[in-house]
Amino acid sequence: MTKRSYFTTPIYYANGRPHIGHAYCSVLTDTFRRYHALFGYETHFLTGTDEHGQKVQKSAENAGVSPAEYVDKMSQAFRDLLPDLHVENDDFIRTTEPRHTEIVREALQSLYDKGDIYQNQYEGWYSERAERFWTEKDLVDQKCPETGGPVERVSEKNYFFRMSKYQPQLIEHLEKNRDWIVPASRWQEVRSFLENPLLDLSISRPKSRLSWGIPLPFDEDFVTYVWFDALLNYCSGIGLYRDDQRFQTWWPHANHFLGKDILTTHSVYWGTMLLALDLPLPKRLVTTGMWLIDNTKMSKSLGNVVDPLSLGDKYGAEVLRYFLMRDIVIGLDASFSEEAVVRRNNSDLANDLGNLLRRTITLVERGFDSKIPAPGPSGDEDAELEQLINAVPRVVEEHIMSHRLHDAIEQTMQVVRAMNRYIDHTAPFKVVKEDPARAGETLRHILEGLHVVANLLHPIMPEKMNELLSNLGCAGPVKTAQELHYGMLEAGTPIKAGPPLFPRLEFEAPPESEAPPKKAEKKAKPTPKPDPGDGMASFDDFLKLQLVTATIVTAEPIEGAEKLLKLTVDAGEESTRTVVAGIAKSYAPDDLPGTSIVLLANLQPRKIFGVLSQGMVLLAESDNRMVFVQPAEALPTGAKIR
Ligand code: ME8
Repeated sequence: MTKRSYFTTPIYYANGRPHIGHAYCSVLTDTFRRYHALFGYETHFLTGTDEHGQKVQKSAENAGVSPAEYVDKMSQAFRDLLPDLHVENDDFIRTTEPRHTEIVREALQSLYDKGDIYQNQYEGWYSERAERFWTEKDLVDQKCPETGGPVERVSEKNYFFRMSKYQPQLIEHLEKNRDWIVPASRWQEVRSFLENPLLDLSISRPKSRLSWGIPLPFDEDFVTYVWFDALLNYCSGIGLYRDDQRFQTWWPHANHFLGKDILTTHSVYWGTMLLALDLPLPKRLVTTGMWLIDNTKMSKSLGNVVDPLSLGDKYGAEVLRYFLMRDIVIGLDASFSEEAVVRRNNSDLANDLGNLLRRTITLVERGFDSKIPAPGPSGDEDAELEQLINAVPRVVEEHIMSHRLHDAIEQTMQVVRAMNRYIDHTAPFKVVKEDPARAGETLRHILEGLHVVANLLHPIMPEKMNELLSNLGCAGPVKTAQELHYGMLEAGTPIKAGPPLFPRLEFEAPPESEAPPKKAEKKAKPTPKPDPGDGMASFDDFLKLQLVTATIVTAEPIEGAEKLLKLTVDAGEESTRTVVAGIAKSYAPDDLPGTSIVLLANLQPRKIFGVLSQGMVLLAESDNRMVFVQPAEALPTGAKIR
């Protein structure tokens, strides 16, 4: 029977350019797709862009163009990134394409016809950023629990999907399929979430509030909630309602790769939607962790977004792919830094693999006329290596099928390290003088090992491994790992040294002004000594300071001032004040409205970057982060601090 796997990435929001997190998920999915192909599966790989909804409408407004123009440009940026990262997708879907919008409308109509969508007046807390409603008890400090952003009380007519009706079936599916969600801890998380009763899901947005969406087929005054629209791409992209044969070929084998940030939508919303549509659930949800920058979430407002294109240009797409696959465990978070990319290249690729290849080929060139030497009788040490080389394809397959990519890579690299020990120990460079045949046998072992390793790393670094294979005189990788074993090379085949496969890289630290000061290098600050003279503030001095509690009302960046934000604050007075604060590197403007602060209210006003600042926000500084000083309990604004 044909083994098949259908792979998907999340369809990325077309409200900004792709960053390293998007690149990671696309490369990861591509890597799994390639491994499955190597292990004999027929594969199909779909990715694309999520183009409707409020976020996109807003970004287009900010850019001063129509949403359609905006998404055309952004979608293209996501599409262009794929070949740059050597990602080979079979299809790229845009949710604005008729092949998708028509299917969404048909699915909605069928749910409406069977009574699974109904109309109701809805009142709740709406988060514009999360594009969804929350109940009172969901809110955290009166803010959106998902984004931490503001929420507003909204009452409106809406259409609801009977999500609650399908809760028992979804729980049953989870119970019967403990490997439905990978890793297991995420399965547990969803199972716990379903301990509480599900509410029905609002799946419409009034056109008066949001026009950029797919109109509901049964009420054109509304557009479809962006998640209900987006999730269906996984089915519309393979022919749901249009090409049954194609749909049946791929849908039973669906592997959705996604970040942990969108697991609820994929397990609960998507799961119940499919149950209602009488469609099988996807085979697996592979949930990844996040790349953090200096242990902080990447965000545009913090200015720490990493651009995968420039990194690919700087270090090479395949080095970047190897790093992204090697330095994170699926499901866990990891820290991204360029220094780590360079370190990983130099240790695994330049030192362990690249040097081994170069040494071996140089010896074959010098001692064996650049031809693969003949095999010979194996001693214990040779047999041990041979065994390791023969076993590794099966070991890697097992790890990949269990989504343990880091273990698969580690096991492959262990063979490389074993070969390095073997060449040092058997010393063909010395032996060649007295016993060329024995030196040839040793080198042959290593060439066989390199051949297997190159095939097993091919899904991660296809072009580099093609180069390596061509150095070994092979036309390309094996068709399937089934045929991959020790002894595939033919004696006498000419081999050739190419340019170094993985040159060592140097890490260039960013210029001092951009780099955060290293802890050890920080200049020791003189400890303030009690000085009865000018350095001391008298009690009267302190009494002069009017410190009051206040609340931030709005926050926005100041053009040309990277570190500053312009705040309007409510200090319990008749009107709000404008205050400039040096917090742009520590806080995102959208997260600030509603935050309690302490304000020095009688500081002489002064102009900072053209903005008149009427006071100063009290901040504590630690490890380069500025943190608000706040009252321990919620107080009304304007409370005096003494
Ligand atoms: O959520 N580290 O799109 P999105 C690792 N349109 N992966 C990251 C990451 C990071 N720092 N940041 C993002 C959406 N990702 C919806 C999806 S699907 C029907 C609709 C990856 O552009 C991760 O896989 O916000 C995450 O789930 C995905 O990008 C979200 O992309």
